[in-house]
Amino acid sequence: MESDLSLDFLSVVEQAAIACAHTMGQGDGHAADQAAVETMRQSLDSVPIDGTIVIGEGERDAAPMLFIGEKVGLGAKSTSRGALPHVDIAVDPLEGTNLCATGAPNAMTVLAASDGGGLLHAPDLYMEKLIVGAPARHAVDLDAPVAHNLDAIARSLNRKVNDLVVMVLDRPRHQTLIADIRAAGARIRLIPDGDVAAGIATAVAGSGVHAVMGIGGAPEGVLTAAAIRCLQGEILGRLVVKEPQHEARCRAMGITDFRKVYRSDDLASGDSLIFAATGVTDGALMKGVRFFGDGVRTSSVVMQSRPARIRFIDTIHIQGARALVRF
Ligand code: VTB
Repeated sequence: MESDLSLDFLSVVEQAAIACAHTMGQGDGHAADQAAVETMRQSLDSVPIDGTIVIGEGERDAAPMLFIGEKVGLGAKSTSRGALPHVDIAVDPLEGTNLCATGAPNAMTVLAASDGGGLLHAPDLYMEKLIVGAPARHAVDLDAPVAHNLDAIARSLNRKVNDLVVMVLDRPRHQTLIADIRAAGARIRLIPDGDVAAGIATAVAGSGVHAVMGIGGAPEGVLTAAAIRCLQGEILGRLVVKEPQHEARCRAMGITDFRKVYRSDDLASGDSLIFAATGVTDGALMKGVRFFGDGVRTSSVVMQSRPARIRFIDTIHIQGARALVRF
């Protein structure tokens, strides 16, 4: 996959963010999501790829667009398909729908792309996750006690356990996890949604986040893995398979080992990966969308694995004759 596709994907996440940002705080998560989905779908059409959605809005019969298996990109329409690269695409058009609907931080539009077969076809189940940055990538173990992992992370960062900040989704299912982290002495930031943004933050020094622990969505785990591969951190994940219907959904995606601990290399195994995200509301790494009459300003991150490049991109989209560009 050509790394210069990264600018095309940047534009896709930027357009989706601009589309849903006007719904911020309107209390209507559905409208916010719909705006992001429709715009992302439309912008993908102009990207020169023969693309296939592998993680999207759901199964073909449940989602009208960006459904799993949907063909996207210029190749989906044109006869030039043979000449275009095969690319697998994972999207979360609006990660943190409720964050956008309430104007809370860390809502963002997200897309990951890989050469064919490079992103796990994850069922929409829960996944246990442990996410850390590069220094701790070899030090953690999903099956180790929380205190052990925190100790390992602290050592790799040259600090004490009580200097660490762990992000955890604020859910009743995390009661024991939260008690264990507290007992070990680490600090906690409970988040209402958005474990992709939290996961990325662990791998960026200076973000003030050192680990993400707990159970979130499996599709979000694959998206996080694409970013984490570019950032050289680590995500360990295991699907939460508790019922026969969960097993059936795994099998439908070709997964038969339900207890497998996935690493970032398994979740996003592609040689060539691109990850792009644009802030919808303000977050740790990106500002939210700002409208100023004749223009819009967006803040994005675009990462690629080969060559490894992380770009923080601040774009002013001029929409009128009198837009004032400010540094
Ligand atoms: C997380 C989080 C998402 O879903 O994966 C979470 O990153 C898990 O699901 O932003 P529950 O809400 O059921 O706990 C989101 O919160 C929403 O997709």
